[in-house]
Amino acid sequence: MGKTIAQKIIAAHLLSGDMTPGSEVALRIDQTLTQDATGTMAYLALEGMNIPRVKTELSIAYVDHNTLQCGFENADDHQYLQTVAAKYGVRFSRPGNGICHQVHLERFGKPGKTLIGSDSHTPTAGGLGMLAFGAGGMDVAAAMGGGAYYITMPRMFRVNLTGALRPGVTAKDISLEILRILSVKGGVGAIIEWGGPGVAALSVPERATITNMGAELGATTSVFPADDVTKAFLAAQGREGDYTPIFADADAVYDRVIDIDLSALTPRIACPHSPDNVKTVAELNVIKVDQVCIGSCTNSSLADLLKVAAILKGKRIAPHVSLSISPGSRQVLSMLAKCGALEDILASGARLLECACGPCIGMGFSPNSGGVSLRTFNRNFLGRSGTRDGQVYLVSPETAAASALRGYITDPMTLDAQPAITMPEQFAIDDSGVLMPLDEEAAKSAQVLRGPNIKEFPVGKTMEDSIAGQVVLKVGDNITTDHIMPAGAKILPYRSNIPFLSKFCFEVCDPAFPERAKATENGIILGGENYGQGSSREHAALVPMYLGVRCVIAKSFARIHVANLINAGILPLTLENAADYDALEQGCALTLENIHKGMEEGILTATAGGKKITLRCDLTKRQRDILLAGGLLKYIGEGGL
Ligand code: MIC
Ligand code: SF4
Repeated sequence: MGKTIAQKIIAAHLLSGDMTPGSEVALRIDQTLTQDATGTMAYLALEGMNIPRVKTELSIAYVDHNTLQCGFENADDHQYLQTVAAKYGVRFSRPGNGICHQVHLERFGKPGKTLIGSDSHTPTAGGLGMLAFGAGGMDVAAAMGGGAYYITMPRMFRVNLTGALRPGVTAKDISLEILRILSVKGGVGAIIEWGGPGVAALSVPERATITNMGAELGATTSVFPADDVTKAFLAAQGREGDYTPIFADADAVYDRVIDIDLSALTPRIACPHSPDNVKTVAELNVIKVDQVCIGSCTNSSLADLLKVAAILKGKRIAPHVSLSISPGSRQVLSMLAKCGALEDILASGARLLECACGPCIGMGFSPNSGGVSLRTFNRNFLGRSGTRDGQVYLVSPETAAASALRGYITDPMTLDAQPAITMPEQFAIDDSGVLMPLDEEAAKSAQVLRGPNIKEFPVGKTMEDSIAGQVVLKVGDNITTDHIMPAGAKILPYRSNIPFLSKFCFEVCDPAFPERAKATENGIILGGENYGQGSSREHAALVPMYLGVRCVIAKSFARIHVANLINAGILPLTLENAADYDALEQGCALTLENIHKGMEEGILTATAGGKKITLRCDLTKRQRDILLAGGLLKYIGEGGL
């Protein structure tokens, strides 16, 4: 039987396990990336592992999230990251050099290789034919230390693209269309492979826009073939030598095949507050827009911004609109400047922001009260923009630029002229924003600088055989890690300070949660479907653990979050009977007994007010051992790497 692209890469990196969907496989990881908001915890974990130097082919620490330095905190974190990276053999991408996924695509990603990153959009590199996964910081640390990365072998989905995009319709519209079809949990447990005759016309950055938003589907990862388009992109980056072709076999078998006819697609828009709340742009064209943001790891490539510049050229944005542009990398920015496109952007009235995540993670540029904000980003979760009542819509750069000019949501297909751009044959290469680590000798005596913002890594409790707990919070479906541990300019600087962060846990759902959880011995959280979707931030597990949460019971979990819960020593359990969700109320006492046996048998009984509730705990032997040890760090300390 033929193999899919993902099965080929997994087979080539398989350390243990069998590749039947649902069973655990251990993968050898070639490359790792971290970003600053999750990186500090990852490197604190690496330091705790007592490994002198990383063992991967390439590891890199990016600084792109926390670049607003409103106090000493971010600067402390950057200094810590730079010095720890230098000592442990990790490259360091300086603040301002660009968004991790965009820079990685341009300068480091390689077809056929594996990559894990402490950021949920790491699958962006799938646009190059790389098998790339978002992971918690502890898992990335373990991979840097030479350990395997464990995933549940996913099912294989194939999206078949036929036809060709019409002018004004973009890769972002393909991403939104698949979200409309599958929803934010439609990709859970699956790898999404993109193929079909429509693929050849998509550039690598366009493919990367699509693999990037596979994260919003809950997919394990997404991947494109590596073909002549990939080869040409790598050659234009001066990296032709990094090219290896990868295709699915003609007789590869997929669990699900979805067809999208590109010629029939029209511009799409995701409405507040979920990326799968998708409509056509045309049907919303009466909505007035206050703010437009163009950038993020989804849509900040040179081609994206050249198209934006071509739409804006010679025109002014509507007076009531505020437009921001954040180029994805210094390479993009300097090339825009050299060819004059930056001038066209600025002359339109746009505001230029740093090459960083910026507004995407609420680091500045929050909308006005109740404001309508059109963003080329990937997430529009409630409150993520920094304004609780902001109405955030997700669109393509073309829709964003056309709307900024008219001041109303505008379908770019209605523009008088479609932007025609010419891509340069060669990208401008300047890797001076990436610092090389120290050599092994110099590293031995190098000091790691730790400002007062760097606090200790919290340690979990070993899992007892019985827990007498209480439901400290009951929440609904699709709770995101932004609900659990919000980001934004006020809190993000404290990502290496768990005690401080804990004051904001679940702030959007229930501001009284932190105090209540702290006062309760053995807190239990009750969630609905797809609990923990979104960001890979392990803070969404470490902080509840710090507040005394021992167990999360949900109808179902998102992949990265459930791994983070286990790594933090929190027991994840799913309701055997979804109806029991209604029987459990916030504040009720809940006792778990014979936990150890239950963990082995995969089924456990809880008692709440005399009622018995059956809970599933699908854990591998390794995961059980991690929980018994009290989390991944303790498990590794006991020789578990
Ligand atoms: C995000 O887009 O939510 C983030 C911020 O990049 C996160 C990582 C984090 O919370 O630091 C992610 O996607 O994993
Ligand atoms: Fe940064 Fe936004 Fe991408 Fe997350 S989704 S990595 S915050 S640009």
